Amino acid sequence: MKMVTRANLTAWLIAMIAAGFIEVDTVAAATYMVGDGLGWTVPSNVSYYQSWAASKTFMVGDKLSFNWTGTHNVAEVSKAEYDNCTKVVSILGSPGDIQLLKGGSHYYICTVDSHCQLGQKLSITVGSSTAAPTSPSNSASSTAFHSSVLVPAFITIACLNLLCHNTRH
Ligand SMILES: *[C@@H]1O[C@H](CO)[C@@H](O)[C@H](O)[C@H]1NC(C)=O
Ligand SMILES: *[C@@H]1O[C@H](CO)[C@@H](O)[C@H](O)[C@H]1NC(C)=O
Ligand SMILES: *[C@@H]1O[C@H](CO)[C@@H](O)[C@H](O)[C@H]1NC(C)=O
Ligand SMILES: [Cu+2]
Repeated sequence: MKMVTRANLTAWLIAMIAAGFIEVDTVAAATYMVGDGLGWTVPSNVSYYQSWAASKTFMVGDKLSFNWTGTHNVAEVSKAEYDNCTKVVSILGSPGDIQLLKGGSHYYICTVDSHCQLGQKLSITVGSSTAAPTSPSNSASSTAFHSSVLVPAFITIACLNLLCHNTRH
């Protein structure tokens, strides 16, 4: 009777994992270093950051890391402001990460001098998926659940079944 209960529990856990109700940590949010080795600066041509973004798939929960030395900043702006290189006042004045919290189009510019006109501007499209965490806290709590509860529970049940088999033979 006990044996049946353990086997059922094991089967239930496997079924839950297979059905995707319990996510095994395979999908992790990515951090993209904007411009890779060049960082965030006035590039060699006006399409530099569009070329950089073209090969990437951005998802909700990912982070853009804007890194620079010298005088730059980064502002998230509207499409009109991006097209026009409008000198908005809401800027991030020192290098840092920006997390992509919403799907859709996102626009970033540097408002220093004519840096934006010279190509220090980035537009990306962010995709959302049902598996992607909608906030950092969701991601943190689900990760904690996997590592601290699920895996030890699974291992314990697997070991108990093994012990039962060994004692019976
Ligand atoms: C980014 O910043 C770190 C220091 O915070 C530096 O070591 C690194 O070289 C920078 N990378 C780029 C691409 O600017
Ligand atoms: C701009 O520079 C990038 C990186 O060097 C390059 O891949 C891209 O082809 C360039 N674009 C034009 C229009 O020159
Ligand atoms: C475009 O730029 C000009 C000059 O900086 C500014 O006066 C105007 O308000 C901007 N338009 C938009 C839509 O941002
Ligand atoms: Cu700049």
